[in-house]
Amino acid sequence: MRLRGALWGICMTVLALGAIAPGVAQAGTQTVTLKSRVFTLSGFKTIFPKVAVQAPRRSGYVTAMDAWLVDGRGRRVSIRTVMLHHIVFINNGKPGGPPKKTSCKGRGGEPFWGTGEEKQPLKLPGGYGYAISGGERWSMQAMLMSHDLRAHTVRVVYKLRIVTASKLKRVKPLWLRANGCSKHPSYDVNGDMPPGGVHKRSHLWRMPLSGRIVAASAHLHGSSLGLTISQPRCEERTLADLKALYGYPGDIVYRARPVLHEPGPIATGHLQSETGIPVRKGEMLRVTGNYDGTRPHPRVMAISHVYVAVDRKAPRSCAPLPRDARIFWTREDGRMASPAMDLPLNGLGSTGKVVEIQRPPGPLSIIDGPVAQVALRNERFVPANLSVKAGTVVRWRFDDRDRHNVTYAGGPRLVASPNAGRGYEYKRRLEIPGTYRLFCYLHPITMTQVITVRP
Ligand SMILES: [Cu+2]
Repeated sequence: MRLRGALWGICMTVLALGAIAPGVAQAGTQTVTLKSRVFTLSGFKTIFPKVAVQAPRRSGYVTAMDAWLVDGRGRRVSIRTVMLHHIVFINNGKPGGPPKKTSCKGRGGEPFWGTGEEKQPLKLPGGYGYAISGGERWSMQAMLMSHDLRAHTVRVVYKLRIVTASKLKRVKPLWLRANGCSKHPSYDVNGDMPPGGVHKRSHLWRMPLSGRIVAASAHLHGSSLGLTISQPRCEERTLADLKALYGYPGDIVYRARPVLHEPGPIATGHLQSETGIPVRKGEMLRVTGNYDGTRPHPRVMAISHVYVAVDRKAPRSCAPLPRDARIFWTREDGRMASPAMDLPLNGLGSTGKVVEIQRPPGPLSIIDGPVAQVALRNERFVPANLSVKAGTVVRWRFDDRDRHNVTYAGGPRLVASPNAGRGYEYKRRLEIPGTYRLFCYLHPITMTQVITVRP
């Protein structure tokens, strides 16, 4: 692993988290393996299932958890076929019981663990656990992306280690996002900063309880420089510095096709401390997502799962951080810098294989006026090849009943619409000359567009 100066001195230890020791259960510890329902993905489809999942039928403390995709025969699915881009498990509590809440006002259900391309399992230090009781209702939210033209059926397998015999110290999972409680978990980086520019997005979270942070993990996207949790009350000191590790050039994340988004980190730093970092109820913690600010990056995320052991007597002082607070990694075979990359546009070749294309088929439409109209119709951008003058307002009109989006693959500035159906219009003034390469990530093979902006 190539470490940069900022990381020197931090203990880098690989934690064998993949092994939620099967068969070697200690007395009073059980390993429970459960499956979601089946999801069907047609070729290159991206789906966002939000479904109920089975909760373990027992009470105890979850001390470790992991999840992955399997095919119809129970074999693990490679990201060449379908990628588990992210997944979050939510505890909705018992029917009629006290409501479980997120860190965001007005939202029900407690997200207690999540992961993504970084494949970071839940792992709490010894003696701590997430309390569950039989009869709870659980659900999951995920994003699955097919990298194959053929249809596939997959299920999520999730495995938990549950301590049932002894009483552990209870942790409260907090779900903190650099973009706060906005409706969408992701946000856009416009990419107009000078060389070396770092785009910072921060949110202040009020701690709902006193206790000790015993673990924290991060979900980040490609081009992230990491996520920090800092404490304004103690001169804004950094409590957790969770960086991203990227695959080497030959890594499968750069070889899977079609590339539907900037490949994400293959691992993210995971903080653990058995002593715990004290925090007080009502104090603010700042979560900051750091991204490369020199190139556009659509729909990035900076989310931290923070586990706070409940402790009303957690000290108020700003004493030095506990010496056992360390960053763990599940992998070391990577680099700390995210490669700058443009996404390729894709099309279907004559043999039915996905091929990289320079521009979509069809004639070039040259517009000289101040406004250019584009229709998203019958799963196409019309016109797909467009030339406009700098300063032109481009209006994308969504005509299909199916939802589409306008997503950035390359170009001088960000272009990024939400997913939307018929009747929606997205507009953007393109002021910087250059070539803008766009696609719909829900229909990445048929919906591509190249816009040349003339000076
Ligand atoms: Cu589409």
